[in-house]
Amino acid sequence: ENQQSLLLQSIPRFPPPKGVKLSYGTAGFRADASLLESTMFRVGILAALRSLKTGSVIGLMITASHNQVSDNGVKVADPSGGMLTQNWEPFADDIANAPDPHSLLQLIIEFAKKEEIGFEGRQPAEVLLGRDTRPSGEALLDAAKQGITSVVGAIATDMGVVTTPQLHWMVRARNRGMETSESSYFHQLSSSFRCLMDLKPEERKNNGDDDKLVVDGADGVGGEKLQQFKKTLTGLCIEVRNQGDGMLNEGVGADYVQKEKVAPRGFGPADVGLRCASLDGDADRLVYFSVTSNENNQIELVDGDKILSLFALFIKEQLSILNEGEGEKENGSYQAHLGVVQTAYANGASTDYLKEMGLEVVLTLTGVKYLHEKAAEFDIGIYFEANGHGTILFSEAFLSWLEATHKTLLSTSEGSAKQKAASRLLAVSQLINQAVGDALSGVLLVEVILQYMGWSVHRWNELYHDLPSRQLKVKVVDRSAVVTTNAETVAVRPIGIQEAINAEIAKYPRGRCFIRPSGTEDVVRVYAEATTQDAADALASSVARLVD
Ligand code: 16G
Ligand code: ZN
Repeated sequence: ENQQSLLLQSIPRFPPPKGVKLSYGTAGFRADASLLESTMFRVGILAALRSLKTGSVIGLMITASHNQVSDNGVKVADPSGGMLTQNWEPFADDIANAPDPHSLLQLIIEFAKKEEIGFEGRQPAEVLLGRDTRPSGEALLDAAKQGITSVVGAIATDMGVVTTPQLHWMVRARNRGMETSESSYFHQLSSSFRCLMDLKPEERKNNGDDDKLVVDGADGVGGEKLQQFKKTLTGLCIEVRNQGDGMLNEGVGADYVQKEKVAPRGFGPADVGLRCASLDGDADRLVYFSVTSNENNQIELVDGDKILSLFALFIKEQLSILNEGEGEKENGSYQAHLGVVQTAYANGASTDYLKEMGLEVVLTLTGVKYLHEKAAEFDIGIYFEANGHGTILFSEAFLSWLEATHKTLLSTSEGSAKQKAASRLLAVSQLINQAVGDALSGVLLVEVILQYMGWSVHRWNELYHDLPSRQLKVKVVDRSAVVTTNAETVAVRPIGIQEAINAEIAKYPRGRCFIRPSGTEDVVRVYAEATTQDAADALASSVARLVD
Protein backbone atom coordinates (compact mmCIF):
# COMPACT_ATOMS: atom_id res chain seq x y z
CA GLU A 1 0.00 0.00 0.00
CA ASN A 2 2.91 2.18 0.87
CA GLN A 3 4.17 1.68 -2.67
CA GLN A 4 0.81 2.38 -4.28
CA SER A 5 0.28 5.63 -2.43
CA LEU A 6 3.80 6.77 -3.26
CA LEU A 7 3.11 6.15 -6.97
CA LEU A 8 -0.29 7.79 -6.77
CA GLN A 9 1.28 10.92 -5.39
CA SER A 10 3.88 11.27 -8.12
CA ILE A 11 2.17 9.92 -11.25
CA PRO A 12 -0.29 12.81 -11.73
CA ARG A 13 2.60 15.26 -11.79
CA PHE A 14 3.77 13.83 -15.13
CA PRO A 15 0.80 13.64 -17.50
CA PRO A 16 1.61 12.13 -20.93
CA PRO A 17 1.42 14.37 -24.02
CA LYS A 18 -1.88 13.99 -25.88
CA GLY A 19 -2.10 12.28 -29.24
CA VAL A 20 1.47 10.97 -29.25
CA LYS A 21 2.29 7.28 -29.47
CA LEU A 22 5.78 6.38 -28.34
CA SER A 23 7.64 3.16 -28.90
CA TYR A 24 10.81 1.76 -27.39
CA GLY A 25 12.53 1.32 -30.74
CA THR A 26 15.98 0.00 -31.63
CA ALA A 27 17.57 2.68 -29.47
CA GLY A 28 14.98 3.40 -26.77
CA PHE A 29 12.43 6.23 -26.80
CA ARG A 30 13.21 9.21 -28.96
CA ALA A 31 11.18 12.32 -29.73
CA ASP A 32 11.14 16.08 -29.55
CA ALA A 33 12.42 16.85 -26.04
CA SER A 34 9.25 18.78 -25.13
CA LEU A 35 7.24 15.56 -25.35
CA LEU A 36 9.41 13.44 -23.10
CA GLU A 37 8.94 14.45 -19.44
CA SER A 38 6.32 11.85 -18.67
CA THR A 39 8.25 9.21 -20.63
CA MET A 40 11.38 9.92 -18.57
CA PHE A 41 9.43 9.65 -15.35
CA ARG A 42 7.92 6.35 -16.44
CA VAL A 43 11.20 4.91 -17.68
CA GLY A 44 12.63 5.88 -14.28
CA ILE A 45 10.01 3.63 -12.69
CA LEU A 46 10.84 0.85 -15.15
CA ALA A 47 14.57 1.11 -14.41
CA ALA A 48 13.96 0.93 -10.66
CA LEU A 49 11.76 -2.15 -11.16
CA ARG A 50 14.45 -3.72 -13.31
CA SER A 51 16.95 -3.12 -10.55
CA LEU A 52 14.63 -4.73 -7.98
CA LYS A 53 14.04 -7.66 -10.31
CA THR A 54 17.72 -8.34 -11.06
CA GLY A 55 19.16 -7.32 -7.68
CA SER A 56 21.71 -5.30 -9.67
CA VAL A 57 22.46 -1.74 -10.62
CA ILE A 58 20.70 -0.51 -13.79
CA GLY A 59 21.57 2.40 -16.11
CA LEU A 60 19.37 5.10 -17.59
CA MET A 61 20.89 7.23 -20.34
CA ILE A 62 19.28 10.44 -21.60
CA THR A 63 20.38 11.10 -25.16
CA ALA A 64 19.16 11.31 -28.74
CA SER A 65 22.56 10.39 -30.17
CA HIS A 66 23.05 11.82 -33.67
CA ASN A 67 19.58 13.39 -33.88
CA GLN A 68 19.08 17.16 -33.84
CA VAL A 69 19.67 19.05 -30.63
CA SER A 70 15.95 19.71 -29.98
CA ASP A 71 15.30 15.96 -29.77
CA ASN A 72 16.06 13.83 -26.80
CA GLY A 73 15.59 10.23 -25.77
CA VAL A 74 16.16 7.59 -23.15
CA LYS A 75 17.50 4.07 -23.05
CA VAL A 76 18.02 1.59 -20.26
CA ALA A 77 21.18 -0.45 -19.63
CA ASP A 78 20.86 -3.92 -18.12
CA PRO A 79 23.16 -5.28 -15.36
CA SER A 80 25.76 -6.54 -17.87
CA GLY A 81 26.02 -3.02 -19.31
CA GLY A 82 24.21 -4.17 -22.47
CA MET A 83 20.82 -3.03 -23.73
CA LEU A 84 17.60 -3.61 -21.76
CA THR A 85 16.36 -7.17 -22.22
CA GLN A 86 13.95 -7.35 -25.15
CA ASN A 87 11.38 -9.09 -22.90
CA TRP A 88 10.77 -5.82 -21.10
CA GLU A 89 10.31 -3.65 -24.20
CA PRO A 90 6.53 -4.27 -24.46
CA PHE A 91 6.16 -3.12 -20.84
CA ALA A 92 8.16 0.01 -21.69
CA ASP A 93 5.75 0.72 -24.57
CA ASP A 94 2.71 0.06 -22.43
CA ILE A 95 3.65 2.36 -19.57
CA ALA A 96 4.91 5.14 -21.85
CA ASN A 97 1.51 5.23 -23.54
CA ALA A 98 -0.78 4.68 -20.53
CA PRO A 99 -3.32 7.54 -20.85
CA ASP A 100 -4.13 8.21 -17.17
CA PRO A 101 -2.75 7.68 -13.64
CA HIS A 102 -5.08 4.80 -12.89
CA SER A 103 -4.20 2.73 -15.96
CA LEU A 104 -0.50 3.37 -15.39
CA LEU A 105 -0.68 2.20 -11.80
CA GLN A 106 -2.63 -0.87 -12.89
CA LEU A 107 0.01 -1.76 -15.50
CA ILE A 108 2.79 -1.43 -12.95
CA ILE A 109 1.04 -3.57 -10.36
CA GLU A 110 0.21 -6.29 -12.86
CA PHE A 111 3.69 -6.34 -14.32
CA ALA A 112 5.34 -6.45 -10.89
CA LYS A 113 3.13 -9.36 -10.00
CA LYS A 114 3.92 -11.22 -13.21
CA GLU A 115 7.65 -10.64 -12.76
CA GLU A 116 7.42 -11.49 -9.04
CA ILE A 117 8.91 -8.19 -7.98
CA GLY A 118 8.40 -7.48 -4.29
CA PHE A 119 7.98 -3.95 -2.93
CA GLU A 120 8.91 -4.60 0.68
CA GLY A 121 11.68 -2.06 0.39
CA ARG A 122 14.03 -4.60 1.94
CA GLN A 123 15.99 -5.05 -1.22
CA PRO A 124 17.93 -2.00 -2.34
CA ALA A 125 17.52 -0.81 -5.91
CA GLU A 126 19.84 1.63 -7.64
CA VAL A 127 19.83 3.34 -11.02
CA LEU A 128 22.82 5.19 -12.47
CA LEU A 129 21.77 8.18 -14.56
CA GLY A 130 23.69 9.81 -17.37
CA ARG A 131 22.92 12.46 -19.96
CA ASP A 132 24.55 13.99 -23.00
CA THR A 133 25.08 17.74 -23.53
CA ARG A 134 21.55 18.55 -24.75
CA PRO A 135 20.08 21.52 -22.87
CA SER A 136 16.84 19.62 -22.28
CA GLY A 137 18.78 16.93 -20.41
CA GLU A 138 18.68 18.54 -17.00
CA ALA A 139 14.89 18.83 -16.68
CA LEU A 140 14.45 15.34 -18.12
CA LEU A 141 16.97 14.00 -15.62
CA ASP A 142 14.85 15.40 -12.84
CA ALA A 143 11.75 13.66 -14.18
CA ALA A 144 13.66 10.35 -14.39
CA LYS A 145 14.88 10.74 -10.80
CA GLN A 146 11.34 11.30 -9.58
CA GLY A 147 10.26 8.14 -11.37
CA ILE A 148 13.05 6.14 -9.74
CA THR A 149 12.41 7.44 -6.25
CA SER A 150 8.71 6.75 -6.46
CA VAL A 151 9.61 3.08 -6.18
CA VAL A 152 10.12 2.21 -2.52
CA GLY A 153 13.76 1.75 -1.58
CA ALA A 154 15.15 2.79 -4.97
CA ILE A 155 17.89 5.37 -5.23
CA ALA A 156 19.03 7.44 -8.21
CA THR A 157 22.74 8.15 -8.64
CA ASP A 158 23.56 10.93 -11.06
CA MET A 159 26.77 10.33 -13.04
CA GLY A 160 26.44 13.73 -14.74
CA VAL A 161 27.19 14.48 -18.37
CA VAL A 162 28.76 11.34 -19.83
CA THR A 163 28.95 9.52 -23.15
CA THR A 164 26.49 6.67 -23.65
CA PRO A 165 29.30 4.06 -23.56
CA GLN A 166 30.69 5.56 -20.35
CA LEU A 167 27.35 5.02 -18.62
CA HIS A 168 27.09 1.45 -19.93
CA TRP A 169 30.67 0.82 -18.78
CA MET A 170 29.90 2.18 -15.32
CA VAL A 171 26.87 -0.09 -14.92
CA ARG A 172 28.92 -3.11 -15.94
CA ALA A 173 31.84 -2.14 -13.69
CA ARG A 174 29.57 -1.50 -10.72
CA ASN A 175 27.92 -4.90 -11.02
CA ARG A 176 31.35 -6.53 -11.06
CA GLY A 177 32.28 -4.82 -7.83
CA MET A 178 34.57 -2.31 -9.49
CA GLU A 179 34.80 1.43 -9.07
CA THR A 180 32.43 3.40 -11.31
CA SER A 181 33.94 6.84 -11.47
CA GLU A 182 34.84 8.56 -14.72
CA SER A 183 38.46 8.56 -13.63
CA SER A 184 38.46 4.76 -13.30
CA TYR A 185 37.02 4.51 -16.81
CA PHE A 186 39.76 6.74 -18.21
CA HIS A 187 42.37 4.95 -16.18
CA GLN A 188 41.39 1.56 -17.61
CA LEU A 189 41.51 2.96 -21.14
CA SER A 190 44.82 4.74 -20.79
CA SER A 191 46.62 1.90 -19.02
CA SER A 192 45.57 -0.74 -21.53
CA PHE A 193 46.42 1.66 -24.35
CA ARG A 194 49.88 2.19 -22.82
CA CYS A 195 50.33 -1.57 -22.55
CA LEU A 196 49.54 -2.04 -26.26
CA MET A 197 51.84 0.82 -27.22
CA ASP A 198 54.68 -0.79 -25.26
CA LEU A 199 54.10 -4.02 -27.16
CA LYS A 200 54.63 -2.52 -30.61
CA PRO A 201 57.33 -4.22 -32.68
CA GLU A 202 60.78 -2.73 -31.92
CA GLU A 203 61.13 -1.10 -35.33
CA ARG A 204 57.88 0.80 -34.82
CA LYS A 205 58.67 2.10 -31.35
CA ASN A 206 59.32 5.64 -32.47
CA ASN A 207 56.42 5.95 -34.86
CA GLY A 208 53.45 8.09 -34.20
CA ASP A 209 54.87 11.05 -32.31
CA ASP A 210 54.68 13.56 -35.13
CA ASP A 211 51.67 11.95 -36.75
CA LYS A 212 48.53 13.78 -35.73
CA LEU A 213 44.95 12.51 -35.56
CA VAL A 214 42.21 15.13 -35.96
CA VAL A 215 38.89 14.26 -34.32
CA ASP A 216 35.47 15.76 -35.07
CA GLY A 217 33.64 15.69 -31.72
CA ALA A 218 30.19 16.38 -33.32
CA ASP A 219 29.88 19.33 -30.91
CA GLY A 220 28.77 16.80 -28.32
CA VAL A 221 29.87 15.08 -25.15
CA GLY A 222 32.50 12.89 -26.85
CA GLY A 223 34.57 15.83 -28.06
CA GLU A 224 34.54 17.38 -24.60
CA LYS A 225 35.62 14.16 -22.93
CA LEU A 226 38.34 13.43 -25.44
CA GLN A 227 39.78 16.91 -25.04
CA GLN A 228 40.05 16.25 -21.31
CA PHE A 229 41.28 12.66 -21.64
CA LYS A 230 43.92 13.18 -24.35
CA LYS A 231 46.20 14.96 -21.87
CA THR A 232 46.79 11.66 -20.11
CA LEU A 233 47.84 9.83 -23.29
CA THR A 234 51.41 9.62 -24.48
CA GLY A 235 52.57 8.51 -27.90
CA LEU A 236 49.48 9.88 -29.55
CA CYS A 237 48.84 13.40 -30.74
CA ILE A 238 45.15 14.29 -31.00
CA GLU A 239 43.55 17.54 -32.05
CA VAL A 240 39.84 17.78 -31.20
CA ARG A 241 37.57 20.01 -33.28
CA ASN A 242 33.86 20.63 -32.77
CA GLN A 243 34.20 20.25 -29.03
CA GLY A 244 30.81 21.72 -28.24
CA ASP A 245 30.91 25.39 -29.16
CA GLY A 246 28.92 24.82 -32.36
CA MET A 247 25.48 23.28 -32.89
CA LEU A 248 25.33 19.61 -31.89
CA ASN A 249 25.18 17.24 -34.90
CA GLU A 250 24.68 20.07 -37.43
CA GLY A 251 26.86 19.19 -40.40
CA VAL A 252 29.17 17.28 -38.06
CA GLY A 253 29.47 13.84 -36.53
CA ALA A 254 29.85 10.23 -37.59
CA ASP A 255 26.30 9.88 -38.90
CA TYR A 256 26.65 12.92 -41.17
CA VAL A 257 30.10 11.95 -42.44
CA GLN A 258 29.12 8.35 -43.13
CA LYS A 259 25.80 9.13 -44.83
CA GLU A 260 26.84 12.24 -46.81
CA LYS A 261 30.39 11.08 -47.50
CA VAL A 262 31.75 14.62 -47.05
CA ALA A 263 34.03 16.29 -44.51
CA PRO A 264 32.28 17.74 -41.44
CA ARG A 265 32.14 21.43 -40.57
CA GLY A 266 35.51 22.73 -39.46
CA PHE A 267 37.47 20.55 -41.89
CA GLY A 268 38.70 21.79 -45.23
CA PRO A 269 41.42 22.00 -47.84
CA ALA A 270 44.14 22.53 -45.23
CA ASP A 271 43.42 19.03 -43.96
CA VAL A 272 43.93 17.12 -47.20
CA GLY A 273 45.64 13.81 -46.47
CA LEU A 274 45.39 14.01 -42.66
CA ARG A 275 44.04 11.10 -40.67
CA CYS A 276 40.68 12.18 -39.25
CA ALA A 277 37.95 10.56 -37.17
CA SER A 278 34.38 11.51 -36.41
CA LEU A 279 32.32 10.65 -33.31
CA ASP A 280 28.55 10.92 -33.05
CA GLY A 281 26.60 13.05 -30.55
CA ASP A 282 26.83 10.56 -27.67
CA ALA A 283 30.14 8.99 -28.75
CA ASP A 284 29.00 5.45 -29.40
CA ARG A 285 29.81 5.61 -33.12
CA LEU A 286 33.13 6.10 -34.84
CA VAL A 287 34.21 6.47 -38.45
CA TYR A 288 37.53 7.55 -39.94
CA PHE A 289 38.06 9.65 -43.02
CA SER A 290 40.64 11.58 -44.92
CA VAL A 291 39.95 14.74 -46.94
CA THR A 292 40.96 13.95 -50.51
CA SER A 293 40.49 17.10 -52.53
CA ASN A 294 39.92 20.79 -52.21
CA GLU A 295 36.61 20.65 -54.00
CA ASN A 296 33.30 19.77 -52.39
CA ASN A 297 34.93 18.56 -49.17
CA GLN A 298 35.37 15.14 -50.69
CA ILE A 299 36.64 12.38 -48.44
CA GLU A 300 37.91 8.87 -48.43
CA LEU A 301 35.53 7.25 -45.93
CA VAL A 302 36.82 4.53 -43.63
CA ASP A 303 33.61 3.17 -42.14
CA GLY A 304 32.61 0.66 -39.47
CA ASP A 305 33.19 -2.27 -41.85
CA LYS A 306 36.81 -1.25 -42.20
CA ILE A 307 37.28 -0.74 -38.47
CA LEU A 308 35.88 -4.24 -38.06
CA SER A 309 38.32 -5.57 -40.68
CA LEU A 310 41.29 -3.90 -38.98
CA PHE A 311 40.32 -5.32 -35.58
CA ALA A 312 39.73 -8.77 -37.04
CA LEU A 313 43.08 -8.76 -38.79
CA PHE A 314 44.95 -7.78 -35.63
CA ILE A 315 43.18 -10.26 -33.39
CA LYS A 316 43.55 -13.09 -35.86
CA GLU A 317 47.27 -12.37 -36.07
CA GLN A 318 47.67 -12.45 -32.28
CA LEU A 319 45.71 -15.69 -32.06
CA SER A 320 47.86 -17.36 -34.68
CA ILE A 321 51.07 -16.28 -32.92
CA LEU A 322 49.64 -17.72 -29.73
CA ASN A 323 48.74 -21.03 -31.37
CA GLU A 324 51.92 -21.45 -33.42
CA GLY A 325 53.28 -24.97 -33.22
CA GLU A 326 50.55 -26.00 -30.80
CA GLY A 327 49.61 -29.48 -31.93
CA GLU A 328 46.46 -31.12 -30.73
CA LYS A 329 48.50 -33.37 -28.49
CA GLU A 330 49.63 -30.52 -26.33
CA ASN A 331 47.45 -29.84 -23.37
CA GLY A 332 46.10 -26.41 -22.78
CA SER A 333 45.94 -25.26 -26.37
CA TYR A 334 42.66 -23.54 -27.15
CA GLN A 335 41.31 -23.00 -30.61
CA ALA A 336 39.47 -19.78 -29.93
CA HIS A 337 36.31 -19.40 -31.95
CA LEU A 338 36.62 -15.99 -33.60
CA GLY A 339 33.59 -14.63 -35.41
CA VAL A 340 32.41 -11.37 -36.91
CA VAL A 341 28.90 -9.96 -37.02
CA GLN A 342 27.57 -7.51 -39.59
CA THR A 343 24.22 -6.33 -40.93
CA ALA A 344 22.86 -6.23 -44.49
CA TYR A 345 24.32 -2.70 -44.74
CA ALA A 346 27.87 -4.05 -44.59
CA ASN A 347 29.57 -3.33 -47.88
CA GLY A 348 29.70 -6.54 -49.94
CA ALA A 349 33.43 -6.05 -50.44
CA SER A 350 33.99 -6.12 -46.66
CA THR A 351 32.05 -9.36 -46.27
CA ASP A 352 34.08 -10.95 -49.09
CA TYR A 353 37.31 -9.75 -47.51
CA LEU A 354 36.43 -11.15 -44.07
CA LYS A 355 35.40 -14.48 -45.56
CA GLU A 356 38.63 -14.68 -47.55
CA MET A 357 40.44 -14.23 -44.24
CA GLY A 358 38.75 -17.47 -43.23
CA LEU A 359 36.48 -15.85 -40.68
CA GLU A 360 32.97 -16.87 -39.83
CA VAL A 361 30.68 -13.99 -40.82
CA VAL A 362 27.14 -13.76 -39.43
CA LEU A 363 24.47 -11.27 -40.53
CA THR A 364 21.85 -9.98 -38.09
CA LEU A 365 19.04 -7.44 -38.04
CA THR A 366 19.97 -3.75 -37.83
CA GLY A 367 20.38 -2.44 -34.26
CA VAL A 368 23.10 -2.92 -31.70
CA LYS A 369 21.14 -5.26 -29.47
CA TYR A 370 20.95 -7.86 -32.27
CA LEU A 371 24.61 -7.69 -33.22
CA HIS A 372 25.74 -7.74 -29.61
CA GLU A 373 23.67 -10.81 -28.83
CA LYS A 374 25.17 -12.71 -31.76
CA ALA A 375 28.75 -11.65 -31.05
CA ALA A 376 28.41 -12.93 -27.48
CA GLU A 377 28.15 -16.48 -28.87
CA PHE A 378 31.83 -16.52 -29.88
CA ASP A 379 35.01 -16.74 -27.78
CA ILE A 380 35.92 -13.50 -29.48
CA GLY A 381 33.05 -11.85 -31.33
CA ILE A 382 33.63 -8.63 -33.25
CA TYR A 383 30.60 -6.70 -34.42
CA PHE A 384 30.20 -3.48 -36.34
CA GLU A 385 27.50 -1.71 -38.26
CA ALA A 386 28.75 0.16 -41.32
CA ASN A 387 27.67 3.35 -39.52
CA GLY A 388 30.43 2.89 -36.96
CA HIS A 389 28.72 1.28 -34.02
CA GLY A 390 30.52 -1.80 -32.73
CA THR A 391 32.88 -3.46 -30.32
CA ILE A 392 34.67 -6.71 -29.46
CA LEU A 393 33.31 -9.23 -26.96
CA PHE A 394 35.45 -11.80 -25.16
CA SER A 395 33.81 -14.80 -23.50
CA GLU A 396 34.53 -15.42 -19.81
CA ALA A 397 35.82 -18.91 -20.65
CA PHE A 398 38.29 -17.61 -23.19
CA LEU A 399 39.46 -14.80 -20.91
CA SER A 400 40.19 -17.15 -18.02
CA TRP A 401 42.12 -19.44 -20.36
CA LEU A 402 44.00 -16.42 -21.71
CA GLU A 403 44.85 -15.13 -18.23
CA ALA A 404 46.14 -18.53 -17.13
CA THR A 405 48.13 -18.99 -20.34
CA HIS A 406 49.61 -15.53 -20.01
CA LYS A 407 50.71 -16.26 -16.45
CA THR A 408 52.42 -19.48 -17.55
CA LEU A 409 54.12 -17.76 -20.47
CA LEU A 410 55.38 -15.00 -18.19
CA SER A 411 57.13 -17.54 -16.01
CA THR A 412 58.41 -19.84 -18.77
CA SER A 413 59.15 -17.51 -21.67
CA GLU A 414 58.83 -13.87 -20.76
CA GLY A 415 59.42 -11.63 -23.76
CA SER A 416 58.59 -14.38 -26.26
CA ALA A 417 56.35 -13.70 -29.23
CA LYS A 418 53.66 -15.84 -27.62
CA GLN A 419 53.77 -14.06 -24.33
CA LYS A 420 53.47 -10.72 -26.10
CA ALA A 421 50.54 -11.90 -28.19
CA ALA A 422 48.73 -13.07 -25.04
CA SER A 423 49.51 -9.78 -23.39
CA ARG A 424 48.15 -7.81 -26.37
CA LEU A 425 44.90 -9.76 -26.40
CA LEU A 426 44.42 -9.16 -22.68
CA ALA A 427 45.05 -5.46 -23.17
CA VAL A 428 42.52 -5.33 -26.02
CA SER A 429 39.92 -6.92 -23.72
CA GLN A 430 40.57 -4.09 -21.24
CA LEU A 431 40.74 -1.28 -23.76
CA ILE A 432 37.68 -2.10 -25.77
CA ASN A 433 34.36 -1.39 -24.06
CA GLN A 434 32.68 -4.76 -23.70
CA ALA A 435 29.39 -3.25 -22.58
CA VAL A 436 28.66 -1.45 -25.84
CA GLY A 437 30.38 0.18 -28.85
CA ASP A 438 32.50 3.11 -27.68
CA ALA A 439 34.06 5.71 -29.99
CA LEU A 440 36.68 6.75 -27.42
CA SER A 441 38.05 3.28 -26.77
CA GLY A 442 37.60 2.52 -30.49
CA VAL A 443 39.83 5.43 -31.48
CA LEU A 444 42.57 4.25 -29.15
CA LEU A 445 42.46 0.71 -30.46
CA VAL A 446 42.50 1.83 -34.10
CA GLU A 447 45.42 4.18 -33.41
CA VAL A 448 47.55 1.60 -31.66
CA ILE A 449 46.88 -1.04 -34.35
CA LEU A 450 47.81 1.42 -37.12
CA GLN A 451 51.05 2.15 -35.27
CA TYR A 452 51.67 -1.59 -34.75
CA MET A 453 51.19 -2.23 -38.48
CA GLY A 454 53.02 0.93 -39.50
CA TRP A 455 50.03 1.89 -41.65
CA SER A 456 48.67 5.22 -42.82
CA VAL A 457 44.91 5.75 -43.00
CA HIS A 458 45.27 5.36 -46.74
CA ARG A 459 47.04 2.01 -46.48
CA TRP A 460 44.31 0.83 -44.11
CA ASN A 461 41.61 1.96 -46.52
CA GLU A 462 43.28 -0.13 -49.24
CA LEU A 463 42.49 -3.40 -47.40
CA TYR A 464 39.69 -3.75 -49.92
CA HIS A 465 37.76 -1.37 -52.15
CA ASP A 466 34.18 -0.60 -51.17
CA LEU A 467 31.61 -1.36 -53.82
CA PRO A 468 29.74 1.83 -54.74
CA SER A 469 26.48 2.02 -52.82
CA ARG A 470 23.42 4.22 -52.44
CA GLN A 471 20.90 4.61 -49.63
CA LEU A 472 17.48 6.14 -50.19
CA LYS A 473 14.46 6.53 -47.99
CA VAL A 474 10.87 6.43 -49.15
CA LYS A 475 8.15 8.11 -47.07
CA VAL A 476 5.22 5.72 -46.75
CA VAL A 477 1.86 5.73 -45.02
CA ASP A 478 2.49 2.46 -43.22
CA ARG A 479 6.02 1.16 -43.03
CA SER A 480 4.86 -2.03 -41.34
CA ALA A 481 3.53 -3.11 -44.74
CA VAL A 482 7.12 -4.14 -45.47
CA VAL A 483 8.10 -7.35 -43.70
CA THR A 484 11.54 -8.87 -44.14
CA THR A 485 13.39 -12.09 -43.42
CA ASN A 486 16.99 -13.43 -43.61
CA ALA A 487 18.51 -10.52 -41.67
CA GLU A 488 16.46 -8.02 -43.68
CA THR A 489 17.88 -9.13 -47.02
CA VAL A 490 14.58 -10.54 -48.34
CA ALA A 491 11.16 -8.83 -48.33
CA VAL A 492 8.28 -11.25 -47.80
CA ARG A 493 5.60 -8.50 -47.83
CA PRO A 494 4.16 -6.85 -49.87
CA ILE A 495 3.64 -10.09 -51.76
CA GLY A 496 5.57 -10.14 -55.03
CA ILE A 497 7.86 -7.23 -54.25
CA GLN A 498 10.96 -9.38 -53.76
CA GLU A 499 10.52 -10.91 -57.23
CA ALA A 500 10.33 -7.39 -58.67
CA ILE A 501 13.46 -6.35 -56.73
CA ASN A 502 15.28 -9.46 -57.97
CA ALA A 503 14.39 -8.55 -61.56
CA GLU A 504 16.01 -5.12 -61.05
CA ILE A 505 19.10 -6.59 -59.36
CA ALA A 506 19.60 -8.97 -62.27
CA LYS A 507 20.23 -6.01 -64.58
CA TYR A 508 23.49 -5.06 -62.81
CA PRO A 509 26.73 -7.00 -62.40
CA ARG A 510 27.38 -7.65 -58.68
CA GLY A 511 24.11 -5.89 -57.93
CA ARG A 512 22.71 -6.24 -54.43
CA CYS A 513 19.69 -4.45 -53.04
CA PHE A 514 17.27 -4.74 -50.13
CA ILE A 515 14.45 -2.78 -48.52
CA ARG A 516 13.53 -2.60 -44.83
CA PRO A 517 11.21 -0.56 -42.65
CA SER A 518 13.20 1.90 -40.52
CA GLY A 519 13.20 1.28 -36.79
CA THR A 520 13.48 4.99 -36.01
CA GLU A 521 11.47 6.93 -38.64
CA ASP A 522 8.32 6.56 -40.72
CA VAL A 523 10.16 5.49 -43.84
CA VAL A 524 11.17 2.43 -45.81
CA ARG A 525 14.90 2.34 -46.48
CA VAL A 526 16.47 1.17 -49.72
CA TYR A 527 20.09 0.05 -49.98
CA ALA A 528 21.74 -0.76 -53.29
CA GLU A 529 25.22 -1.75 -54.31
CA ALA A 530 26.83 -2.38 -57.70
CA THR A 531 30.16 -2.09 -59.50
CA THR A 532 29.72 1.58 -60.44
CA GLN A 533 28.15 4.52 -58.65
CA ASP A 534 25.76 5.12 -61.54
CA ALA A 535 24.60 1.54 -61.42
CA ALA A 536 24.12 1.64 -57.61
CA ASP A 537 22.15 4.89 -57.96
CA ALA A 538 19.99 3.51 -60.76
CA LEU A 539 19.28 0.27 -58.89
CA ALA A 540 18.34 2.18 -55.72
CA SER A 541 15.96 4.51 -57.54
CA SER A 542 14.21 1.81 -59.49
CA VAL A 543 13.65 -0.20 -56.32
CA ALA A 544 12.49 2.95 -54.49
CA ARG A 545 9.84 3.34 -57.21
CA LEU A 546 8.64 -0.20 -56.49
CA VAL A 547 8.12 0.73 -52.82
CA ASP A 548 6.38 4.03 -53.48
C1 16G B 1 19.52 3.01 -34.08
C2 16G B 1 20.50 1.94 -33.68
C3 16G B 1 21.56 1.78 -34.74
C4 16G B 1 20.92 1.49 -36.08
C5 16G B 1 19.91 2.56 -36.42
C6 16G B 1 19.12 2.17 -37.65
C7 16G B 1 21.32 1.38 -31.47
C8 16G B 1 22.00 1.87 -30.23
N1 16G B 1 21.16 2.27 -32.43
O1 16G B 1 20.13 4.26 -34.12
O2 16G B 1 22.39 0.72 -34.35
O3 16G B 1 21.88 1.43 -37.09
O4 16G B 1 18.99 2.68 -35.35
O5 16G B 1 18.11 3.11 -37.88
O6 16G B 1 20.93 0.23 -31.58
P1 16G B 1 16.93 2.81 -38.88
O7 16G B 1 16.19 1.60 -38.37
O8 16G B 1 16.11 4.04 -38.89
O9 16G B 1 17.54 2.54 -40.22
ZN1 ZN C 1 25.01 7.40 -30.82
